[in-house]
Amino acid sequence: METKTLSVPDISCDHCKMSIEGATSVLAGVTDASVDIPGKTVTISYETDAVGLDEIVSAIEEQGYEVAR
Ligand SMILES: [Cu+2]
Repeated sequence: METKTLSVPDISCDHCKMSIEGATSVLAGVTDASVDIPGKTVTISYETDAVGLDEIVSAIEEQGYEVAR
């Protein structure tokens, strides 16, 4: 299990939080997804043998948010 914090500068409100947490928490292997609105970050805990970081980033980007890398 790995925990990573991603920087997503466009996060601004509860809607962002819900869409990003919703899109990432449904991925198989993701055990926890938490958006910090003021910090503009997404903290993800996931099983590295079940899901890759690229897949998680793609799920966020599909919601219309750019992940700073
Ligand atoms: Cu928003």
